[in-house]
Amino acid sequence: MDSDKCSENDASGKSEEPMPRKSSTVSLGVDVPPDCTIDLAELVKRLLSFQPPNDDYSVHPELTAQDCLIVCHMAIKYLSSSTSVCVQTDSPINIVGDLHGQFHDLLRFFDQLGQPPQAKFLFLGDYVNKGKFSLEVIVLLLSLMLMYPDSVVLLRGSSECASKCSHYGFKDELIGRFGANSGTSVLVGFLRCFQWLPLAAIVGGKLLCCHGGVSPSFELEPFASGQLESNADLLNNKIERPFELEQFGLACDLLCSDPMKSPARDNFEVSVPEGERLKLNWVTGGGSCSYHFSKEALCSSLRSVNAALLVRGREIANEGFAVRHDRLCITLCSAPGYHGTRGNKGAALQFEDREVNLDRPGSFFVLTPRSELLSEKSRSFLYWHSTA
Ligand SMILES: [Mn+2]
Repeated sequence: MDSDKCSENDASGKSEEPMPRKSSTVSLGVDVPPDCTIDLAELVKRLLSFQPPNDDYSVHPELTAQDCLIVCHMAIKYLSSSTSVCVQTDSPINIVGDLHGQFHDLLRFFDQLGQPPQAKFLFLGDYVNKGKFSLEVIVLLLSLMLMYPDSVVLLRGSSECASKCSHYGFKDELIGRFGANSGTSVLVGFLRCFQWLPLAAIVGGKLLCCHGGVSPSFELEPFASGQLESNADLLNNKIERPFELEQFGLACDLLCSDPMKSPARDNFEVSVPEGERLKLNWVTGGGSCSYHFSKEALCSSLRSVNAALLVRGREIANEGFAVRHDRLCITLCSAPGYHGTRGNKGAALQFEDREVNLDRPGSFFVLTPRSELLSEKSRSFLYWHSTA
């Protein structure tokens, strides 16, 4: 793992050596005065306990541009030196899908499922844009990750890139909060930070977790026919951080692919010539990038990383979750009442056992939209598969 810790001291003028990386402040591009510090525990406590005054949900907790820049700076240091592209972690764990700036719903998940470090969380990306509290969501989650790195894993989503943040709300939110100059520097800080977020996690050796889904790259050598450990390493070797999201390739697929919606397509493979297989298993995505993957494509991709189930975010699901491709693909949407315009529920997936047992792989914890809180129960557990 390359790190910028050593670079300043190693820059001793040996001209045959490759250019050393610059000092962390400069190369990370986050302009924080050297004597600035932050009380992370106080910040986390303030955000976790935030109650909107008079139930006015348009009021934001207090956060300064400098607080944000320091959190970005610390997060980049941690992510660039301590995490890999593919994180390996274990159960018990709660997995959370797209949040899209719905800070108050994130607090509801913590209220009901427990807070780190007592409870462990894996987040599947799309923290920002659309909702009005993107800043609170990302500052709280990055701060929790810094305080409790064993209990909080943050993956990158397709929203965590410059173009989406410019067009779908995060940039406007920051400029509205801090003014054009400070807002733009805070945005740059977060964008640099996003470039270091891991892209995938393997939980309990059995669940492949990422924002979008699998990639045709998994069907090709050298991924095909490998063991889990080496393929997690392979992912780490294949993708170098930091990077800005491209329109194609393995990293783009992990963040932007979707399961095919039409079940009929799943059967096409049987009757087509060998050379056409990849095309029909991987239909070009409806948006501007990546693919829709069939059940067969998912099966072979999961086999190649020795995983049994894909858990991903990225799409809105009316019930908060959707189970597809013969229960091999779970979509989680954790933004109930998405963007204030939809009536969808929001769900997190809980694995409470010490081992991920595929006969009873987990339970969905479901939240109704906040506007319906008074009329509906907000807690229900659904076992989606049981051999009992
Ligand atoms: Mn999303």
